[in-house]
Amino acid sequence: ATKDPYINAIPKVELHVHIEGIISADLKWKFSQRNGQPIINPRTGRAFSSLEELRDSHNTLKPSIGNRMNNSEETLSFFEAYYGGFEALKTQQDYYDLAMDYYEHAAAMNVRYAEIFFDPQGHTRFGASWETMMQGFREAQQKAEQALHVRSGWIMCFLRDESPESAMEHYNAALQYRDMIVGIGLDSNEVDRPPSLFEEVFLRARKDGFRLTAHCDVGKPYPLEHIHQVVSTMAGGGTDRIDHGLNAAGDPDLVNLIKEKDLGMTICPWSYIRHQPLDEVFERIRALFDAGIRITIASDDPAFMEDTWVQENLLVAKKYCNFTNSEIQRLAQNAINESWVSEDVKNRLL
Ligand code: ES4
Ligand code: ZN
Repeated sequence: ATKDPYINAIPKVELHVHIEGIISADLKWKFSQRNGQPIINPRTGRAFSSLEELRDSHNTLKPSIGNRMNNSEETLSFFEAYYGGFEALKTQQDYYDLAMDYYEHAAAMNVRYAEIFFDPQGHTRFGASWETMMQGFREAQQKAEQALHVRSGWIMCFLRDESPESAMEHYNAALQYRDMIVGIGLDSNEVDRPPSLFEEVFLRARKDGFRLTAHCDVGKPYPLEHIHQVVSTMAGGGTDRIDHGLNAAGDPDLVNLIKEKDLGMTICPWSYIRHQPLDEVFERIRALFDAGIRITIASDDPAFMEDTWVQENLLVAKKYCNFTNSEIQRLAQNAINESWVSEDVKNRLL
């Protein structure tokens, strides 16, 4: 729990958390020991010889708000550490344990409902089967609902640094599990990868009745054109939510457009602190909120941001944006309103 009783107590909905963002060094180590499969450090080509060594390489944060920074030569880049970590997942039990790790945290934080991203391409490239992955997730999802009273849905993301053809292949394969999937997203490295590259598969998903969202501006400013596409042209008229997009705050036309379309935005403060000055981050979050945009606060990748979950993200937003308790309540309500759960469940979440 945080030091803030109000934040601890309110019922929460989280709309932006990657299941792979839960893969801590400790979980990776547990899976690799259990499966008898060493974890190779891509920088040296040698297996990590201890949990401590693995923990060090995993620490990709920049120093800010008192974070420790690991400056060793062997510290991996964020994407190396993140996508490399998928290799540790081998069995259905691993996928189940991973998801249960999130659900247990969620229950302890009074999270009642979550929409959880997963990146199938990051798993299939290490040979994972859809069945291993999805049955592990499914079992955990059912267990969490019954035993922990945490409901959830899955958002399948395409890796934007992979090809549109790969996205389409994975889309087709996922249709077998469509009862678990509430929406389609776009994530991974945004450099030179505008959302429009994925127009065809997004359009197809729209026609098939999926809700749509896309990451933009992940942590640092990318061309505002990316946000423009997501807001107005993707899938023949724009997506249903935007993930991040913080730097729209610097463009009054974009702010108006997002407002006119009444798009929800998922905002993950700890992700931005890695790259952008604190003042700028929190001024922009405050500006979006004050403009009347329905922002929601979420965690993104807790295990990669010094163990910061949705409640820690709410805490830092409250502190640096000076949100009052009733404004925190509005942020929590925004998450319920912007969620893709059915109306009858929505009304029973609080
Ligand atoms: C991600 Cl682009 C990006 N940033 C942070 N976490 C992520 N997970 C997947 N894509
Ligand atoms: Zn994300």
